[in-house]
Amino acid sequence: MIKTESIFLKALNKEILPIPPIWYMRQAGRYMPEYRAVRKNFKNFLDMCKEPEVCCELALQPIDAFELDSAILFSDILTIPDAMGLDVNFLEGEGPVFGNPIKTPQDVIDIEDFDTESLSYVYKAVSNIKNALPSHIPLIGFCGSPWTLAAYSIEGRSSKDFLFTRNFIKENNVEAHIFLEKLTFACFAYLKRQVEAGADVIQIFDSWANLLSEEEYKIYSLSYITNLVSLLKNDPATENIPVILFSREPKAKLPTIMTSNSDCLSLYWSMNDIDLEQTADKVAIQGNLNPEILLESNDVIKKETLKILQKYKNYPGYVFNLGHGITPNINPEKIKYLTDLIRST
Ligand code: 1CP
Repeated sequence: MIKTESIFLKALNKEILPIPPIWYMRQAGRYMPEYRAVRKNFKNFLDMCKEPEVCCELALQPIDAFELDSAILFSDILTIPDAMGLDVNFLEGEGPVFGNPIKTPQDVIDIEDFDTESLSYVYKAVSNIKNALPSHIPLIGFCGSPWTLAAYSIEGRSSKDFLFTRNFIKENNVEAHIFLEKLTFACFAYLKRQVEAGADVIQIFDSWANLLSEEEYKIYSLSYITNLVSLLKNDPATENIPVILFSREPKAKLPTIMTSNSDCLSLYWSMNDIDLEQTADKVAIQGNLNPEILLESNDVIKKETLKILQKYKNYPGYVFNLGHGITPNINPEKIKYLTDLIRST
């Protein structure tokens, strides 16, 4: 039988399903030999993201290998700061390094306006992937949260504690808010173009929510995400597109995060004791197996996965995913085992 309907979209619409839809954060990436074979042709990772045909091939690799229920655009969250002139480079073994980070409050005032069309290579990748996918497999477009993009842009690289950024936002509070607002509008314009190019769902990655206290999180992260979601929900081009919010270990509780009006919350792997009565019928849930479990034996993987499936059985709107991205040290066989296991229980 040819499938025509997407169980992923049904779950995001808060339907109860016998078997949850499955996709994995970082489902395309270095853990796959097929990915590494393509990756070795590019020195700088962002140069690879600027090739729409290559992005299409990479986004389809995990769909072909594991028959997942959704594809995700192959790109990176740092395309926006790169387009704003901050010169993002991915150096071997170092992660992202900014040639021109935000170092002073004046840099925020001087930053280039975001030119939506300068990221046309991303929209081309979206339309290529969408055209290559069967109709029952939706495509997720994405962006980083304004806070997460600001943290990389001010720190100039990845960091454990982003100390420079945390000092910067306290010492230059007015400019910090100006920057977050600029990023919010950039994210909106960027996501709208992804939707116009064919993205069916949006995910916002707040990967550095964990750096902020609950109060700071509300001021510097949640308020801008809420504005972004509201811009999306009030524009005819994007109003019907489900929005998933991934927050890495936020200090705030779910009812607070739910005020963002996202359609689905993607839970970090440590968020296990949540009270589903607070969320049921209000928001779909995605998550949240600890990716490190995939380094264990099949028995351990099975035990931990069944716990999660049991918790979300009969939940109105549940999507299986990991609590954070697949890491390069995970064996693709384990992804196959996990996917088959969920579909057979
Ligand atoms: O050398 C390589 O091959 C680069 C590895 C890699 C990949 C495969 C990076 C560098 N980015 C990506 C792709 C990517 N990034 C995707 C699409 C692939 C997929 O999901 O299938 C997505 C959605 C992202 C998003 C992204 N980039 C996030 C949010 C998700 C998360 O993990 O929290 C973040 C934080 C980034 C920044 C980033 N990109 C890459 C690196 C090494 C980093 C820095 C991570 C850090 O600060 O520790």
